[in-house]
Amino acid sequence: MYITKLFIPITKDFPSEAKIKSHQLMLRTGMIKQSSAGIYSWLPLGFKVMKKIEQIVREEQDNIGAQEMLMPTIQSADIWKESGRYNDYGEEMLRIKDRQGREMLYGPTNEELITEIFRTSIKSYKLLPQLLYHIQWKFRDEVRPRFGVMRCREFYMKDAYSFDVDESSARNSYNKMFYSYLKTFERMDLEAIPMPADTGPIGGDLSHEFIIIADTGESKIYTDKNILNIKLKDYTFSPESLIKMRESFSSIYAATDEKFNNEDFQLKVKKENQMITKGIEVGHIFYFGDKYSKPLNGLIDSKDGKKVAVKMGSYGIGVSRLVGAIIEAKFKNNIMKWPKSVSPFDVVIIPSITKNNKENLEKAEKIYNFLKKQNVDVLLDDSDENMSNKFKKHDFIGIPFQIILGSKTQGENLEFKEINSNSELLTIDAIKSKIKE
Ligand code: 5CA
Repeated sequence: MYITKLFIPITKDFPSEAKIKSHQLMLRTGMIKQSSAGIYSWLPLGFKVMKKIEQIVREEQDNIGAQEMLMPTIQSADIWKESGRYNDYGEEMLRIKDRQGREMLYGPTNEELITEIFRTSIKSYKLLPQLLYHIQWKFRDEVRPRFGVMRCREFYMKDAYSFDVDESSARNSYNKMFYSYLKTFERMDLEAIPMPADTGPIGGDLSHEFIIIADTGESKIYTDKNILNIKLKDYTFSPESLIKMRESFSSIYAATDEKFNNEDFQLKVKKENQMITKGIEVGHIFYFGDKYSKPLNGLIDSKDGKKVAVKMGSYGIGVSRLVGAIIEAKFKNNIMKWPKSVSPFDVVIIPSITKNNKENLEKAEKIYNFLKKQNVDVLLDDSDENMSNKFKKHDFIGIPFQIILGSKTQGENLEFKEINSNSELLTIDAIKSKIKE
């Protein structure tokens, strides 16, 4: 893509409504545009990043055997009345009437709808366990939507649901999801800490939030820094190993504000290991047994012929929130550097172009075509701005690799730079290998 053709409305103004860096950066680089309070349009640059995040989430769900499906955004109020949550959910739920006067709503989550699908389709333990997920827009009429995509009203979420015949099998599904979440965030180059959590309006007695460390996070966290030393590669995917992985996490103190107890913290964590910081919740998982299957009659025939309520869990990842959360975690000293796996482009070519000298532009186009053929997603900054402005702009756009065609480039040896490192002179083949590494 040529930058002059890209719909990327960069603004130099500082948006006054944006209080945190991700919100500022997303507005300034034209990733999103607010359409009304807490509701955004995703412009090409922002949409590209979100799609990459979505694809990683999808692949890691598929890897644990979850099956993708798609449920609608608009739901009937009837099933919510059956579960008892129609009233409990309160004003956060956007309620709608259709032309026949039927009560509908814009789904804030999907426990009811998935249980309704399950109960009419699966009747026997023989077809269990099942893990289903979808990636769909949600609406919650938050009292105070703020921080851009971090706490908005319309947001994009991956929600998965597990169905098992008994509690021990259900806990294994929970552990698989736990593992998959750590893998998902690792692929985005994020350190996500699983924290025991309250279950709120979803319900149940077992729940974890996955929190990434960032100063601007809404959750305060208290933990032992050794929690960061638990490595996923030390565990396999067997049920026993997954239990061990969970035990390693539970053996280390970790609490958010809601669950924090100072006496416990002082007792269990050595002074030098105490980590008190802030973080952003990017995922939340729940095990709630038969909370929905009982009222909604999600019954199955068990092995010994009895009708039992299926045991369920639900598992959410804030796909759109992650775009902002990654910026919060990675934007430092006024420089953004996207993790390679989610960067809007793999590399940007920045040629120095003057009115009388288009030589660098021609050279840039040749490199651009070569890289395109190698399936590298390249951005070419063909604008006629001076180099200093171009560099400033790319510090914000945050593409991790740059090929700079200016005074340093000599013949076949091109100036190549990874953001936040020194540049080096490399041939185009060496550059290609670096990008694809
Ligand atoms: N039904 C469960 C699991 S599927 C559920 O809805 N959980 S949740 O309420 O915790 O939401 C899941 C994830 O969605 C959160 O971890 C967060 O990353 C994201 N999320 C929740 N509310 C918002 C919001 N207002 N704006 C942006 N992202 C949100």
